Amino acid sequence: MRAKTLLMAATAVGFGIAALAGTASAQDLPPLEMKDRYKVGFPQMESNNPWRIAESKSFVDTADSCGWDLIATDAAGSAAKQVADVDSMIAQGIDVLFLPPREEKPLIPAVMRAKAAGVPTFLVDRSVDPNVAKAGEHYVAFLGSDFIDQGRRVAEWTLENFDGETGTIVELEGTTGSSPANDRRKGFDDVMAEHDNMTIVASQTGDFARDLGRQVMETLLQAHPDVNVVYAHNDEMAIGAIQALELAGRKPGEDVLVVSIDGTRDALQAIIDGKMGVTVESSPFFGPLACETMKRYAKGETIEPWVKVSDRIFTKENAADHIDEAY
Ligand code: GYE
Repeated sequence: MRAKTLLMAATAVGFGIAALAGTASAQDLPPLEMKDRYKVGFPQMESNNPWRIAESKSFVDTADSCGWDLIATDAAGSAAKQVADVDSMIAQGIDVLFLPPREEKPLIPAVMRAKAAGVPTFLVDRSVDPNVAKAGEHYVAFLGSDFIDQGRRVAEWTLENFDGETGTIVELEGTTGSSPANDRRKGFDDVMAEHDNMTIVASQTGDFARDLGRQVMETLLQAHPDVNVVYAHNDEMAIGAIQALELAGRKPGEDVLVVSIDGTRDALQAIIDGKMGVTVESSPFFGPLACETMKRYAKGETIEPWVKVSDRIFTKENAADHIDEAY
């Protein structure tokens, strides 16, 4: 009972401040005070790949200069644990939440509870189902890339650079139910659907993980030995696929074109080594953007629903120039 009363009081005060500052502006989002230090929640979903580690490090590295007392957790690949981590951060009285939702649907209750508790929430790097939870209403904004466009750009690069007559494509999907897996598939598949000579013969999840990518590729190679294009939704699975292909005696870069997304150090090295064709960037360095967006919000600015990150493209033309800044 007591906790509930407190929560309701906090929300009511929140609305009051927003109205006073004139920031209610159609949004009944919880406001954020301007102050020197903020208690900030960053519930990471997992730490099993270089992308996640680079993202977490970017938040840690930004904390001091942005005045964050950072509470960071690691849900070890479990959406349920990530929800529990958000609940615990709310209970600890965070001022602001930067949430990378592992999957589109299971994190929605956590977003709703953060709002009800008066905690402004920014989704970072992944989003939630837009039919249920909306930027500007349930959370402040989504900070991240255009995943449909990333998939489309990989497809277009593949069409320009594939030199066979007919493409037999295996697609390694990211985490089932995650926004980048849904959208990277859509972007790529829609372009390929317009080309009769390019067929996606199998599409299976490798959970954005190198080892699972390798295992899935091993299995799919048995069913589809004629594969000549592998599209992985991230670099870790692409590297796993390269390992599986090589184990099976194939020559990635010669008889199979491997294409993916992220821009990790290992992927740039694979491009330099001629084993991979392209990776469209998806940057993990969200700390500075999170800081800047949070400060704009605290000043009372209305934040655009989607703070879009623009992505470069890495191929053999420029991979060597960027490998030193890669992660
Ligand atoms: O591509 C992948 C990571 O959500 C954009 O998640 C991110 C993706 C990234 O695990 O490597």
